[in-house]
Amino acid sequence: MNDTINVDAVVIGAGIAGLYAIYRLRDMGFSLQAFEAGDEVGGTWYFNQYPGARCDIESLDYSYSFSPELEQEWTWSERYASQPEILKYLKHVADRFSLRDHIQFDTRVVSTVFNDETQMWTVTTDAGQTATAKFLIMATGVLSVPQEPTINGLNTFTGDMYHSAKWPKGGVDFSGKKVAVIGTGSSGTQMIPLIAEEAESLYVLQRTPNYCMPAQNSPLSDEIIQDWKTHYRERRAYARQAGFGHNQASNPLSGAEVSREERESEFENRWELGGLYMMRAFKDILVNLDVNNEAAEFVRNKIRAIVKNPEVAEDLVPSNELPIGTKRLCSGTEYYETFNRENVSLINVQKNPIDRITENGVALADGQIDVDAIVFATGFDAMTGALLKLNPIGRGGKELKDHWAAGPRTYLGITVHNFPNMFIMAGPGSPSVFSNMVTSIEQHVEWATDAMDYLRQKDLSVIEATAESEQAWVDHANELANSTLYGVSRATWFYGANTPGKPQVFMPYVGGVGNYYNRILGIAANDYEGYTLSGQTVSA
Ligand code: N01
Repeated sequence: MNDTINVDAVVIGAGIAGLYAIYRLRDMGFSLQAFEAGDEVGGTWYFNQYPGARCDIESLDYSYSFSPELEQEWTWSERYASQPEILKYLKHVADRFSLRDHIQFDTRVVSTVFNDETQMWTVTTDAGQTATAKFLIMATGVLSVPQEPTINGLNTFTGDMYHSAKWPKGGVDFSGKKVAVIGTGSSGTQMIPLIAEEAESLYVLQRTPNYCMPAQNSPLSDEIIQDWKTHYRERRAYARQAGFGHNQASNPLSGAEVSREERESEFENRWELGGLYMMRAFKDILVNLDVNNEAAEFVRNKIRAIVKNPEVAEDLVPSNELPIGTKRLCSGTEYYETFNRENVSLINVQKNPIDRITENGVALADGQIDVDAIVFATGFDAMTGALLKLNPIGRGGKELKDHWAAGPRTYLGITVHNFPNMFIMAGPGSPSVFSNMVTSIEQHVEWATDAMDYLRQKDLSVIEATAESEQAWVDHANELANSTLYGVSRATWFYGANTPGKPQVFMPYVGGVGNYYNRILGIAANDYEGYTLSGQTVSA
């Protein structure tokens, strides 16, 4: 592609959002070009090939709903799908619907600039190619920019270094190796038990203990699969209206309205159900600190019961200052049990801080650990990282990084004032990471492409959020977040606290997937209330 191409829409990214956007745009008769930095589809599920990578939303829910044929043909093997199985599924989707024809792989978009005169976006790639398009679909991912650790001496280490989100394709053999893992979030807690089984010795460097639920993963029985295949349509519809975009059972009761014994029994039930079910134990678990504290203490006691060495157990127990679920809950298999192994050592870096990385390992305040490999499971520049790295230039030369200097601002989590015809998939200000991402992504892709179709039918060409509607949405999203316990401990990536220099603003929308969905559908039905629609159609 040497000459400038002109299309209706450019799609950036070929993960779950990008693939569906391509499918839908083509289906609706829009011309398009997609660019993907990787050499394969899958996005975050392509890059995060670390051992144990697995989804913590059930596979039967964490899958596309747009094609009833696809859901009947595809059979998930486990309750929670592994990264290889999800990647296989996404490759299958790309092939089954011939989506690859529209994707240019190994191509990173490096600039997107809106032209005030033509009302078109100009997209430039790292190969110096350009494309012009009326619409931009930012399917750039919310957990796609790895957070590189800021530890002194990184480049002095002579062993091997890995980041969970940039894992080598063929995997890594840790047999006979001394390994350090830095980070104990979702990625760290999934990989640690598997690396422990393989490595000669494993040092886990933990800064903030988080709550890790047992995933309770298992193979899916034929009965469960058949039941879902029979009821997929109703369950998809339910997921779209549910609080978190999936079919996980929520208890309609408040913890405050039942006895302590009943709460304990429900927590036990939720521990057995596994994974994120704990956060659906009571409807007030994320708003009532007393109920939350009890759930947190229940899990702390589980940790104390599993981990044999009481000192190690206390180091693994999350602090009383961290309400359960306000830092993204982890879901693992044999995570706490791993610390009973002789070849595993927990290093609490709050008590014994990392001084620097050295030639042979990690220098801590009270001594050096020598290792052959260091694994960074240090997370992502979440939600805004990919968008700000690209830094779109909107109307009047306005840069996104300036507009978002004090934190992300969107209308509905999908559009931004002064950035006309740019749609962010699962962006900040939408349920996004607080939901089954596949449900939220489908809602956004459909909403954006429906808006494009609306303009086409009305012979208009531009949709842009007004400054007032954006401000009102930001206020509404903040007000909702402040009515929950998310404000108690702000040292989380939900606030951008893990990325040095990032403004600390709560980024996801906590109003619930169903409420949110009805709201955005209502806005569309009301002729895109809060938007300015303008322009004559510019032929592509
Ligand atoms: O990243 P994280 P992640 N020195 O940011 C530590 C999704 N996901 O990749 O908490 C020492 O959660 C950091 O410590 P602290 C899911 O939404 C889902 O694990 O900042 N430690 C923390 O322990 C998840 O929430 C799945 O004090 C340092 C860890 O690194 C999100 O992705 C699987 C450090 C980072 O944890 C991110 O998860 C995987 C330093 N300098 C991911 N810097 C599933 O579906 C950072 N840390 C199950």
